[in-house]
Amino acid sequence: MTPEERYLFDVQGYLVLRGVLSPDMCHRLNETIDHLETLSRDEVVALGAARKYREPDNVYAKVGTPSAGDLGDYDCEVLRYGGPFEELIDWSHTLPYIEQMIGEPCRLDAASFMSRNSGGAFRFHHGYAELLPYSEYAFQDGEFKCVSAKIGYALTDVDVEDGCFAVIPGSHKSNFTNPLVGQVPDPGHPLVQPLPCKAGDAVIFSEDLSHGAVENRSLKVRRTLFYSYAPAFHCAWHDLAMTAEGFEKRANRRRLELIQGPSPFAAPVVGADAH
Ligand SMILES: O=C(O)CCC(=O)C(=O)O
Repeated sequence: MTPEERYLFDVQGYLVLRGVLSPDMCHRLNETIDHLETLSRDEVVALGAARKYREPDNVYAKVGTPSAGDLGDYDCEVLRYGGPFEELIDWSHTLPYIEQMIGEPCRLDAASFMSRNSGGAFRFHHGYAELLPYSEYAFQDGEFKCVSAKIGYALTDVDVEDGCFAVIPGSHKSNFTNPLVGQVPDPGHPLVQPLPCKAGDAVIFSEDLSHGAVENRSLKVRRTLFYSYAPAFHCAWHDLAMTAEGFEKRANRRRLELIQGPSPFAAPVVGADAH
């Protein structure tokens, strides 16, 4: 992180990084998703890539309506499938940011693919005054100590009308009740910052920041991958960091460590008295 990025992340609670996925990587990820979308429910389940469709009564999600031939709004635990999704665990263009934002030995605690259709949106959550132990933004002794930092990778171009990610800048430090929490982000509201992206861009943000997605008013399907990281003492979010068969054999050391969680304790001082 440059000093300017560090300053901006502290003030805003997020950074937009352009072109962190190469066109080739973006293509491979989309190609894999295209392939999985041609498969039946039973076939994707057998491959570990089950589609979890958003229920209409979801508290946060406003569920979109697929055009003919498209699937509905669904999430998928991509690491259970493996493939190119494993390469993003320790992606060199983004992981150094995460390491600095967390400021502790860290681990990956969730990874999901999200597909969102026309009419879909995600209501604002977080960014209000109460202490949320699993998402706090903190800064101590000159270092960030975020308890949760996430990366949203855009796999498609997503403009405001395509239902882009949206935030309330600075809300990770707010001391008052957030008046917009639970609402679909209105891109015209003065507090709301929509974040349009090109395929290959990423938004890295503190989970403490109020965030969501504006309504998709186009006919384009929005594709996003979310990778979530936390200090090593954190547990994983449900099953969202479970990996595919053979991962332990395939993975490099860093990937393995990020999935299994390194020791949250500093290495013992050599020569210290044993007790
Ligand atoms: O749809 C989006 O981009 C927002 C998703 C989100 O914030 C979440 O899943 O927690």
